[in-house]
Amino acid sequence: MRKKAILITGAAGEVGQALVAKLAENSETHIISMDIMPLPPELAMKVHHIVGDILDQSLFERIISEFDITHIYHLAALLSTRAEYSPMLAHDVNVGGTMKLLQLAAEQSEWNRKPVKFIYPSSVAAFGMGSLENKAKNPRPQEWEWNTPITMYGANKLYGETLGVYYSNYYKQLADDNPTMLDFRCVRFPGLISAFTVPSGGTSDYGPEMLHAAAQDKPYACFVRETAAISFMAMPDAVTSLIQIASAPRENLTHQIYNITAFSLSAEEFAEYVKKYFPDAQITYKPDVNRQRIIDSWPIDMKDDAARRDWGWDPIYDAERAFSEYLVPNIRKRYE
Ligand code: AKB
Repeated sequence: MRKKAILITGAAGEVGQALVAKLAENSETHIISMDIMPLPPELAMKVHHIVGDILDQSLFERIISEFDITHIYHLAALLSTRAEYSPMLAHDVNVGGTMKLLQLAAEQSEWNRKPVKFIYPSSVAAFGMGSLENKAKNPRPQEWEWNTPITMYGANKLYGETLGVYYSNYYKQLADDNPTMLDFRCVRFPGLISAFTVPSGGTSDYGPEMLHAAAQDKPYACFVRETAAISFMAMPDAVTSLIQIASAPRENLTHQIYNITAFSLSAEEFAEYVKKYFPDAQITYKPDVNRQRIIDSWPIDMKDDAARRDWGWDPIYDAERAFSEYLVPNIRKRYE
């Protein structure tokens, strides 16, 4: 008998580490984590970690031969800034990797006659507001509005969402014998901020970078202008959202793709929070044309009413609480 297990890809990334830590609190859950990087030792001891490339088919064949995968949290991705430098690689990982996992989930669902739950974090990058005027006029787009991303990462995420819907609702579904297919559920994250890890390769990184620099007494030149505004979320809320959407009763879900958000800040407002706790923070602004353009294309906020209504999305941390209760105390300890 194969052992039941949860598979997490991109496990050594920011969201991955936080999710592994949270899911491993339940010792009955067998977790297989994957990443091209090793996990920090304190996490690696709690899970079965595989260092490898999600494009390597033989890895999955080995996993499937030993484990009955019930849930897949597919986090592996090249983020928005990095993907602009390496579009071919980004496409391979973000699209090719997602295809591989969806195919695997479809085969496992059909084989077991039980849908594998496929949890897919998408991003605010799936939006493209077209102009600053549109961005100002439409601060909280719905999931299906403004789906015209301007980045490789955003295009990849939007397509990943579409593939997920295709695999769960249409793949082989036209055949007479209608096999059981995977259960695809997706959240669109805003910029995430962790107290324990520093992001890399994203465009929302200026927020967390500013804060981590201040805590280490390092000057920080912000790569977007003061007025640039997007939404953010503290990492514990992001992890909760993934677990919550995975466990929501299917009949309650009126969407497969849900916007979720916590608070929206301009770079200057973000800097003000940082300075409240680190009054000596040296923050200057040196906008980078390309990264500024990306942030300008993302909405100020997202309408997340459907997530709130269907599966009880309700973030604990607004900006005030995120800084005072989660970020600052933990970051202080980290750099003590
Ligand atoms: C990025 O900046 O690319 C990510 C994201 C918003 O998805 N943090």
